[in-house]
Amino acid sequence: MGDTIFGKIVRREIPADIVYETDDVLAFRDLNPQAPVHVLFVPKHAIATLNEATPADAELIGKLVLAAADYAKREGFDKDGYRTVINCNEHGGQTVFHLHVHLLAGRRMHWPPG
Ligand code: IU
Repeated sequence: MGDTIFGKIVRREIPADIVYETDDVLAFRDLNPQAPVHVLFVPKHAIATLNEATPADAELIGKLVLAAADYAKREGFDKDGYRTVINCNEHGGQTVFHLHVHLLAGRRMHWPPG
């Protein structure tokens, strides 16, 4: 797969407001936040979309989702709640083709999403 801006952030080639990091996952604030808190969790090993994920990626994707939950708890978003989103391809609204989990918090979310 091709490199993306998220790969450059993971390699520290371009700056980002990094808020959380593990051996496998990096999280930084979205530049165009859709909620008072909008953080993106990306695996350091890039997968383009959920379509490319294989059973070999199960542990990494588990760690990715758990990283978002751990951060949410650490920041105290767990009580009121929050939303996690993975967009896939055009109809899903994906624009950066390095798999990522959006964490949105700080306001009540709407359903169905747009
Ligand atoms: P999406 O699910 O692929 O649409 O999410 C990409 C997100 O990356 C989107 O919310 C953008 O605002 C965000 N983003 C960013 O934070 N920094 C960037 O340099 C770019 C996109 I390009």
